[in-house]
Amino acid sequence: MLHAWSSYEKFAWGFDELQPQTKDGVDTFGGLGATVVDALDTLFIMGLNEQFQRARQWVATSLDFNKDYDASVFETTIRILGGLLSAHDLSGDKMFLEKATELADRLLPAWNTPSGINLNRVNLATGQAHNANGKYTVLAEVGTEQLEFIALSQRTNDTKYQQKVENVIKKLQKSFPVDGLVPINIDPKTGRPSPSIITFGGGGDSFYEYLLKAWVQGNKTEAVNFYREMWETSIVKGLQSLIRRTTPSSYAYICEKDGNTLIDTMDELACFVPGMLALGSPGFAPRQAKRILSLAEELARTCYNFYQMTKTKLAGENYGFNPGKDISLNTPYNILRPETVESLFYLWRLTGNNTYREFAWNIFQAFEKHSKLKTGYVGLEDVNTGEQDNLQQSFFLAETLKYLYLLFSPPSVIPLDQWVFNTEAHPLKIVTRTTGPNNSG
Ligand code: DMJ
Repeated sequence: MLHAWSSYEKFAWGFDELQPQTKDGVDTFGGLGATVVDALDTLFIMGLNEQFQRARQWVATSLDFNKDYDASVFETTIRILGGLLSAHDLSGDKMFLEKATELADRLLPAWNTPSGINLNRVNLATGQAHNANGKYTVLAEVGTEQLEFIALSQRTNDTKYQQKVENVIKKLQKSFPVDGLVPINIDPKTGRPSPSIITFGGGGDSFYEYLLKAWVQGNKTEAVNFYREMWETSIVKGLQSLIRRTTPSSYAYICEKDGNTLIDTMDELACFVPGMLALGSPGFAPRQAKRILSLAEELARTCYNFYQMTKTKLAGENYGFNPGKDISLNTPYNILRPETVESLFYLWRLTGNNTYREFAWNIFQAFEKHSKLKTGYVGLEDVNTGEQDNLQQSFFLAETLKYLYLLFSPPSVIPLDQWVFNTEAHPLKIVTRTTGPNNSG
């Protein structure tokens, strides 16, 4: 973390992300200092106080949201809003909450649609909202703001944020399929999904994650039970119907689905699923809980194999599965993604099995060997040739390094009965909810 952070400070201070090869910065998120905000809580948790103070100072004096920039509602929420809220919860510093509130207010116009389902772009200066790439908003873009906006309502006692994002889930609940698998294109005019792919990878992933985590965030009370019910449907009736096993080695994997057809492909992004299943398993009756945890363990083995089967021992972006041939690499790049170490973190916390730490340590060593330059960390264009790219992703500091650190820390550091991680690994305090949608609490 020190190496990633110091390199960013030296070559790219104030920019969204560091380009280690060209030793400069790049504004990939509109110039919101994404790496500073994404790194705040990781620095805090690791006790890197001087670095945290410098980051805090930058947020207080230089973070400016008044930008004529069409921001991604999803990315800005999970990285910037989530990062600020987490820094607030960890440090108690109200400045972070003020900044978070200002940002959320600028994002809110995205929810002014006939259905209340949000659009995916909003101009931070003018409040003009639209959908990039046509008429649909993608499922993950409508279902990954709940944790952050609910947290903000809880901390400001202003219910409007919670109402906007919870209304989205209530709308989706109306047309929720019996197997809880929602196609990824959602029409913000009607509030209904339109025929499109079903996936736990890119486009679908964090919608399912937030159904579970909004329930955890509200402390699993009656008021948030509808989230758990929807999540259980998606897992028990949905996810389990997408599971197939390879031959000859019987690796479990998660298919995608197009209409009634299962497609034998899986993104590394879907490797957050084992962690999600582990986190959600204690909420089931004992026999079901055991089945779900065992599926999580099987899927984690597959995801670890995504890493082990390449020359660099780093995973590519997408894999395919063919009878008799087990697993094959489809898309060869690695951009320092966290999902597999995230799942190893949850599995280690939930089972206490040291194997998951060993897996994580091997992945860490592979990053050290193939992604580390003198000037920061880069991704790989190809996990077999080892050819490198030129970007240190901000989520490497927010997620990958944080989960790795927590895997080798005592469970009392960010205990899971007091904190819930947003999808960018920003821990938010669990606050018991006593009232449901459209009410405060
Ligand atoms: C992160 O921004 C989040 O984890 C998101 O849910 C998925 N994509 C990246 C990491 O891969």
